[in-house]
Amino acid sequence: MKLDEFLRLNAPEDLAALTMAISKASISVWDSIPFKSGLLAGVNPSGETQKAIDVFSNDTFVEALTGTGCAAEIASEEMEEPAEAKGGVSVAMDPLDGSSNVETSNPLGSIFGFYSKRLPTSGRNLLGSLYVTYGSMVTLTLSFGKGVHRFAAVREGTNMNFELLGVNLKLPEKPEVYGVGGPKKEWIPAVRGFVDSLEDRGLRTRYCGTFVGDYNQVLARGGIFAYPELLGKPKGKLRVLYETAPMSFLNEQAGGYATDGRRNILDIEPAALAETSPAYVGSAPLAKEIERLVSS
Ligand code: FDP
Repeated sequence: MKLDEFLRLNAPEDLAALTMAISKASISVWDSIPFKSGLLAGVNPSGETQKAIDVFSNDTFVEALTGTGCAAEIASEEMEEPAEAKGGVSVAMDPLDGSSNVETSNPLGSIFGFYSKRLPTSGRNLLGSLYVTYGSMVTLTLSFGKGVHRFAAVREGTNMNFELLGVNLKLPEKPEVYGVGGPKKEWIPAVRGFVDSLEDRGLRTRYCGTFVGDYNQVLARGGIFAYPELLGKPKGKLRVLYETAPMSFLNEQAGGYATDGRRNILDIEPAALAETSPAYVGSAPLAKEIERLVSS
C-alpha cells in the first residue's frame, strides 16, 4: 500500500497533508546530501556549526510544510524563531538529525512532531510524530496515536514513492541492543552502573551517532537508547520539542517508555524552543529501571 492511500484511510486530513509534504521533501533532501555536504554555512541557535545541507533541509521542509496550508507554525532546530503559517497544526522538526554523520556516510534522519498547541508545549499535546531515516533505505516511520507504521521509498520510473513496509511495529520483548551518547567519563554514576549491567545481561552496544538511526535499531531489536545526564551537563544534549518528545510519543505507541531520568519525557513542559533534556528511550522495563536508578 502506498503512503497516500494509507493516510487517506488512517489519518486526519491535516496530518495526512503534512506527512505527504514531508515524504516528498525528504527525497529532495536525500538526493542533495552528496552535493551539499561539508560546506559551512553559519551557526545554529544552539551554537553548533551549520552545514549547507542543514540549511537546505531546513528550508526544503519549511517550504513543503508551509505549502500544505495546514501548519500554524514551523519550529526547527535550525531556526531562532518559528516560521509562521496559516493552518492549525504546530510542527516542530529536526530537519537533519545526526549531521556530523554526513561526511562518513553513516545514517542520518529527520524528526517531526505535530502539536495541537502553540510552541513550546509539552509532548502531551502531540497529535502525531514521524521520523525519516536516510541509510541503506529511506524509511518513514509514523504514529498518529494508533500504533507505529513504517514505509520505505521505492523507485517507480522517475518517481520515488513510499510503500508500506510494516504495520503496528512493537519493541521486541527480549532486549538485545543499547546505545549511549556523550563522553563515557562524563556519564553520571547511575548510567555507568546501568550500562555495565546491560553488558552483564548480554545486550550489545550499537551506536551510530544519529538519534533516529540508533533508535531505529532499538525498535527493531529491543533495548534502549540514551543521551544521558552528564556530569557537567545535567540537561543532556537532545532537544525536547524537536527530538525527544516526538520520538518518545512514537516509542510509547510501540509499547516502550521514555524518561528524562525522573519523569516521562512527554510530561516535560519546555520553557524554550531549544530546551534540552536527558533521554532514555526504548523498552519499557529498561527505561523504568534507569529512571529508578537516576531518581533514587
Ligand atoms: P548531531 O549532533 O550529529 O546532529 O541531534 C543531535 C545528535 O546528532 C543526535 O542525533 C545524536 O544522537 C547525538 O547528537 C550524538 O552526539 P555525540 O556526538 O555527543 O554522541
